[in-house]
Amino acid sequence: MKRLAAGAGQSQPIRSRRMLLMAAASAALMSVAVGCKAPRVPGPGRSNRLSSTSRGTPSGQYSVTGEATMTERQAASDAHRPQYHFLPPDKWMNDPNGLIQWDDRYHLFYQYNPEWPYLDVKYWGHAVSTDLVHWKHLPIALVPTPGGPDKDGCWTGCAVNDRGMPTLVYTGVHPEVQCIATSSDGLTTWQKYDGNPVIAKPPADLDVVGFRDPFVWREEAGWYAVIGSGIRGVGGAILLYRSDDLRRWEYLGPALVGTEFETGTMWECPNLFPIGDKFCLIVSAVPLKKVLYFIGSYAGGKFVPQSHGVIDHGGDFYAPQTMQDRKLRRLMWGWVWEGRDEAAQYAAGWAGVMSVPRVLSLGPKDELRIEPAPELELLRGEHKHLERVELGAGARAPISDMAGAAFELIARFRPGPSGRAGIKVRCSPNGAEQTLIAYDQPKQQLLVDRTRSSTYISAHLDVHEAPLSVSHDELVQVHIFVDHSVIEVCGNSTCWLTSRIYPSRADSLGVELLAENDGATFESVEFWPLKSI
Ligand code: DQQ
Repeated sequence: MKRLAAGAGQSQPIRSRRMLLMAAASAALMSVAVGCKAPRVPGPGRSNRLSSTSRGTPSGQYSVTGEATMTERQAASDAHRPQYHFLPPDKWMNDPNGLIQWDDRYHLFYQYNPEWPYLDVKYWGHAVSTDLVHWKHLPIALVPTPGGPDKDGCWTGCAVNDRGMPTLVYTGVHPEVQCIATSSDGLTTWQKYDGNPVIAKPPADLDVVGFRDPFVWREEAGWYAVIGSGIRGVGGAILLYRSDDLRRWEYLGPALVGTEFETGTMWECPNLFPIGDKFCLIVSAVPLKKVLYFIGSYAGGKFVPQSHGVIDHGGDFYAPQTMQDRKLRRLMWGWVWEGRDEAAQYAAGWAGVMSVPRVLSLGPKDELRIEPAPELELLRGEHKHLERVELGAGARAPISDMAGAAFELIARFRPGPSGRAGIKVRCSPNGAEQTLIAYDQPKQQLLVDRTRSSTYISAHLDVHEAPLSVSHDELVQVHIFVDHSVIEVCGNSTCWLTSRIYPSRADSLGVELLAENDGATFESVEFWPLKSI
C-alpha cells in the first residue's frame, strides 16, 4: 500500500495502475469570470408561438432525419451540452413521459417546447432505443389542439398497452383535465380520442390545487390511475380512479394525503408500483422541488406508508417517471433541469436533459435501492484503475490519467473517523474551478459541493448534502457520472445527488482524491471515459 504524504494543502499527483508519483502539472491559468449578458428573451406571453397550422405538422419543427437547423447547431456548439445523456436536438425539455417497452424498443416521450429554450406551451417529444443508451429521435408525438382540451399544452402522462393498442393518458391544460390518444402505426403518429377529456374535472367534494399527471396500470379488475393533486389547506394527495376502457373513469377516493408542512401542498407526477413484497409511491412535491418516495402497503384503494425518503438530494432532479421492462426491472428517468439562469439558457439554445436510466429495487431492510442501469457500460472507453491509495490528513492527490468532461468513476474508500474524504472533478489546473464529491464520516453525509464549480455569474453555486449511514468498518462507494454540465452521484446504491455544473474553462478537466481532517484509504478507484451517443 502506498501512503501519500499528509499535510494541509499538500498535493501529490498519481498515475493509475502503476501508481506513479508524478510532478504536478501547474500550468496555472488565470480564471476569468465570464458573465452572461442577458439578451432580450421572449418569455411566456411574448413568444412567437407556432401557428395552428404549424402545430398541425409536428415533425416540421424538428429535424429528426435531415440537416441540423440553426438552433440545433447553436445548441450542439455549447460546451456545456451533455454528450451521453438523452436530450432533444434543441430548445426546452422537462419531464419524462409515456415510458414503455414495445416490441424490441424502449419509447421515451418527454415534455417538450419546440419554440424556446424555456418553460412555455408543452408538446410531447419522442425517442426510441433498443439498449436504453443510444436514442433515435422520432417526430413530435402530441401537439396542443387549438380549441381542444389540451389547447394550452399536453402535459405529463403515461403510456399503456390496451390489448395491443398503444395508448397515451395525459393531462390537457387549461383547466387541468385528463385526455387519451392512441396510435395505429407502431407509436409514431397519435390520434386524440374524440371524447376527450376522459376526466373533465377533479372530484366535486374536494377543493384541489392541482389535478394532473395520470399514472395508469392494469389489474384484473380493470385499469387504475393515480392523479397528482393537493387538497387546499391540507397537503399533497394522489387521487385514485378505476376504468374498464380508459375512457370512462370512476373516482375511488384519495389513496394517500400528505401534510402541507412536511411533504408539500401539491404532489406532481405520482408513480405507484409494486416493489419486492411492498409498494413504492414516488411524488414530486410542490413547492419543495424535491422528489419523495414512500415504501408501504397498498390495498383496498389506500396506500399506507411505512418508510420514506428523498429520491435525489442534488437539487436538480425532478419529475421522474418509472416503467417496468420485460426483464421485470423497474426503470426510472428524471428531468435534470438547468443550474444557470434563463438568459444563459436562451444563449445556449437548449435547456433540460434526462438523467441516466436508474434501476429501482428493494433492499434487505426494505430500503429503496437505486442503481445505474448496467446498459450504461456500453459507453465505456479504456479502463483505468488505482488500488489501495492511502492519503494522510489534508492530502490531495491529482490523478494524471483520469481526466475529462464525460466519464464514469467508481471510488471505494474509507474516510477516517473524524474525516471527510472524496473526489474532486472538473478541476482547473490552478484549482479555481472544481467540484467536490465527499463523504463526511462524522456527519454521515454524502455531499456535492459546487461552490467552486464555475466562475460564471449565472451558474448556481451551493452545497447539497444527503444522509448516508456508513459504519467505520464499511466502505463508502461513490459512483459518479460526469457529462459536461451534468454530475450524477450514487452513494452505496441508495442515495443520489444530481446537480448541474458549468466550468468556464476548457481545461477544467482534472480529477483528484482528497482527505480532510483525517486520513482516508481508497481501496479502489475505477475510471472510464464515456462515449458520446
Ligand atoms: N411538469 C408538467 C406537469 C407536471 C410538471 C408540465 C412537473 O404535468 O406536473 O410540463 O415538472
